[in-house]
Amino acid sequence: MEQQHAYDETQIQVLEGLEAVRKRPGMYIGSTSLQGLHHLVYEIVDNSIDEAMAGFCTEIGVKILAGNVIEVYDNGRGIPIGIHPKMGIPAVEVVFTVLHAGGKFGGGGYKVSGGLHGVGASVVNALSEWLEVEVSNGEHVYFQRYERGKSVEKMKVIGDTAETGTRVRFYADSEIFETLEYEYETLLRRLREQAFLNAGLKIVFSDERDPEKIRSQTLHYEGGVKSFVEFLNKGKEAIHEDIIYLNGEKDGCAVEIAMQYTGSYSESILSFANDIRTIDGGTHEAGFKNALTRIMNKYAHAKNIFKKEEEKFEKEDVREGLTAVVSVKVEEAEFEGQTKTKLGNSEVGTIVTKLMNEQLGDYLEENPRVARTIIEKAQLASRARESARKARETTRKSALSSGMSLPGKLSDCQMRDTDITEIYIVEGDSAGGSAKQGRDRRFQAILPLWGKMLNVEKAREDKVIGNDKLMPVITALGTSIGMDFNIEKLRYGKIIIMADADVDGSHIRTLLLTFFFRFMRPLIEEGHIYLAQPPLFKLTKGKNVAYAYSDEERDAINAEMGGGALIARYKGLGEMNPDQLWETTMDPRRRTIIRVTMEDAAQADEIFSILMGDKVEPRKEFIETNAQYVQNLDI
Ligand code: TTJ
Repeated sequence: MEQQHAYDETQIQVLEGLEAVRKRPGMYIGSTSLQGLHHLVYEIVDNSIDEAMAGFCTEIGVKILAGNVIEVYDNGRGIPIGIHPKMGIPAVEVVFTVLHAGGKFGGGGYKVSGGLHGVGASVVNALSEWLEVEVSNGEHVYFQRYERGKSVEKMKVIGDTAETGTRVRFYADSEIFETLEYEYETLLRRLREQAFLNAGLKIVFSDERDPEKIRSQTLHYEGGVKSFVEFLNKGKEAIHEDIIYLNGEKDGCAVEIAMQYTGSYSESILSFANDIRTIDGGTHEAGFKNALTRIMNKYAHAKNIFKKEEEKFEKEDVREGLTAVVSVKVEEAEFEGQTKTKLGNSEVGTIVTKLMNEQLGDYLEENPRVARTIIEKAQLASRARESARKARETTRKSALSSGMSLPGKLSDCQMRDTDITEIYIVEGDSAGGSAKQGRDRRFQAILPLWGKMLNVEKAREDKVIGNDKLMPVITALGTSIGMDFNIEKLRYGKIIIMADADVDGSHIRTLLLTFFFRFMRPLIEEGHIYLAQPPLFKLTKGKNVAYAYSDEERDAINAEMGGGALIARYKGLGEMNPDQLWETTMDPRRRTIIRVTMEDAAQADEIFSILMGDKVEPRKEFIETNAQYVQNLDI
């Protein structure tokens, strides 16, 4: 066997590093589920985006090739191919084989810390069955291949070129990942977000897995975050035409803010630090929100809009119907929290606040009509808040009071220990009936939901309380909602949404997640919300019965059974008898349930806005782009 490199200490370190990644992949990419798989793509693309942020790359291509191979290329300067002085191998090989080497070759500018965990190309390489890199440096095309993180040949020249850039192809390791089937929509959403955050950058994304139905989109927005707000508000009715745009740079921190108010009652503020979505906010988001409240109050006072001296807007009043994107780029970003999705740099808060004070104040002075519209919206919100408070007080005295009765539709469980108890929120009365009979009544409660539910987008808190579809959920959980929410009162440790795998089911899931996201957010943050996974197929061969949860599993089981099993597709939960429902979907020892993350819920919230918004066009568009998905589920 030919030895590739001198087997010195640095090589041993390299191998140990990569072994660590393969042993505990979750530590580096979060998980080995579909989410982790997608993370591989983001890690690679982030490198090209860094190059774009540094000003050397204008176009990035991302392809899903046949067999779930991913290709990423850019027209940047190309990863350096020169020999690394310490390691004695080409720098590009260091990038792909040495843990934490990514990012050290940057040409200045803002460094994306590399998605969630900041680990880079070597982690992707370690978790790929194979990976190939091609670097064009304006003279030659260099090539190297790796398998499971290790180079299998020396870097070599495979051609000449006048261009520069980097191209990577990789095939994720099936020994590591639960699935290799990328989701077009998920990757599209994230790439689109990146294109919005880097105005002018062109990302060409295509799905070429099936040569018969190649999908492709060019993501290119000259308007940057302004285009982002325009996109987010597509389904809503804007109440002023102009999208307010503020930007500036101070002490190496660049800030961009775009905002527009809509007729909706909900707010949608997305914040980013170095192109990473900060779901948990942080100093930049807090700075923005605080400044907004102060500026609106100052303006209203100065223009004698308040009737009484002590009248003022609360922070929620000035955010009702607001869509905003706050994006900051910081040289030394500090990310906090368990998921590293909260920005910690305190100086950034100060910079954002200052920018808002200077520029939003001026904007309102220069655009009195827009200012008037926004102030009126906040006044309405303020009055609604007052009436919601009164409604809550009255309701609390009656229905929500401590001795309140549980909903009639609820089949409660016997135990009270929230370490064990669970509630299934089930779509439809018939599935509810099966679940009720099939459950273990000691620790499983069932709450059936039916009929058309409230449009959360158009509901203020006072309308949610008292709604006959959502009220049973609120009383069954026991926590109340919004400002009154109290997790101590939670009656079940797990809240499991059980709906069909079809369009209606996905609608109900989206609606419930949006409802939890907006009114009971700590339930998601603390990991109490789950999705049940009912099987899609039942396979019978003689006396053998098995269930499959995907097409692949169906085929695998069918093959295992010796071929020719009788395959029935479940159209809905209602088709399963109580025993089957217990065996496949409810028995803790056999079922699979998926814990809902904040990311999932935020996504549901976004989808919900499109589906439930005032305008018909974007909704139609959404359903059309997702038509394939919808069909798949409908068969
Ligand atoms: C770093 O500074 C010197 C010139 O080249 C810079 C660089 O490394 N640029 C760069 C890296 N552009 N694109 C990449 C890259 C692209 C992919 C698809 C994957 C990886 C790991 C890096």
